[in-house]
Amino acid sequence: MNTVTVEIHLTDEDLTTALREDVRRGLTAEPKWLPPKWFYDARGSELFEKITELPEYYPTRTEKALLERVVGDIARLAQAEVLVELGAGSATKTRLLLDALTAAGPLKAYVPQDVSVSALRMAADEVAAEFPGLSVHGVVSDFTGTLDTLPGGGRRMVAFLGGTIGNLVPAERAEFLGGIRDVLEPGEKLLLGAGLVIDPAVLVPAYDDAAGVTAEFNRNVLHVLNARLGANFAPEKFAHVAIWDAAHDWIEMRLQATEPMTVHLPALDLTVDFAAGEQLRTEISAKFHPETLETELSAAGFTTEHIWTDPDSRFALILAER
Ligand code: AVJ
Repeated sequence: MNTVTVEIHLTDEDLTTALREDVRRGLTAEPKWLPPKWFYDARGSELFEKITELPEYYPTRTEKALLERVVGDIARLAQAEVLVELGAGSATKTRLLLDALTAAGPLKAYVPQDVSVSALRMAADEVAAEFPGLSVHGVVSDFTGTLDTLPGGGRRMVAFLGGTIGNLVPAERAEFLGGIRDVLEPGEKLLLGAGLVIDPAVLVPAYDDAAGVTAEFNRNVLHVLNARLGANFAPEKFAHVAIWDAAHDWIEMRLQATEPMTVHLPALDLTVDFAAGEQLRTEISAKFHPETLETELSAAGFTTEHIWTDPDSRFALILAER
């Protein structure tokens, strides 16, 4: 029988401490900003799931179709004994990878990593039930913080899908990729999913949908601050803004104050003023050129083995070797 274990390297208290630090730093900066990881409480995760079903939001379905097409090639090249999945929430992509890796060879273990204990436990239990030979070992951690806690023992492939790498600015990406490189042994693999630079006429609506789901997702970060820090933001008084920054090759999401506001954050003993029209940056979602991805991977100590793209060149899967 296979057993499921979950190792916790990030407690609720750690999360609260990190949230306080991030919010103090971001809301006292000029211009103001917040890191995108705080979108994802239960409501935020639900809203993101709804985003993935929107007609305008192409990344999730594009990556899935691409993965379906090439997962056999990935599995044959990787010959992984352990699949480590960073930010494991994407259940369908996990199944595709596990099926292919099982068919192609010696898969023994699945190591999902996520910040949410409940999401992780659910995913781990489901996979264990569906793949009886597989040992499942969940790790609760912050993917940018605690890579060194990922268990070894068997040839690993670390998968980081969905395009979440785009939430990091270049310096953070270099640090993150270097961190993965440092925990891997020579010959072990990284599978990266990344959105590509495409026509802004397609890109921008993916982050500014007609139904307003992304706007609600964006404003959710203010609900999170209200709930977790006792703040008194009026989320409906912030307008959703999504712009394509062609100089940086990223989409920027912002929340724009529709009137002057003073917000109190008692947990931080902090008061923050917003001028009418002032914008708070809540996310960057960088898009890539295949060559620049290869260059960044190489700078971090990886050799790119293969890059697959969808027929419209909107999304890429990259298999790299340490
Ligand atoms: C989950 C980070 C991949 O950047 O496209 C979706 C989050 N933001 N709509 C992305 C998101 C706005 C998404 N990632």
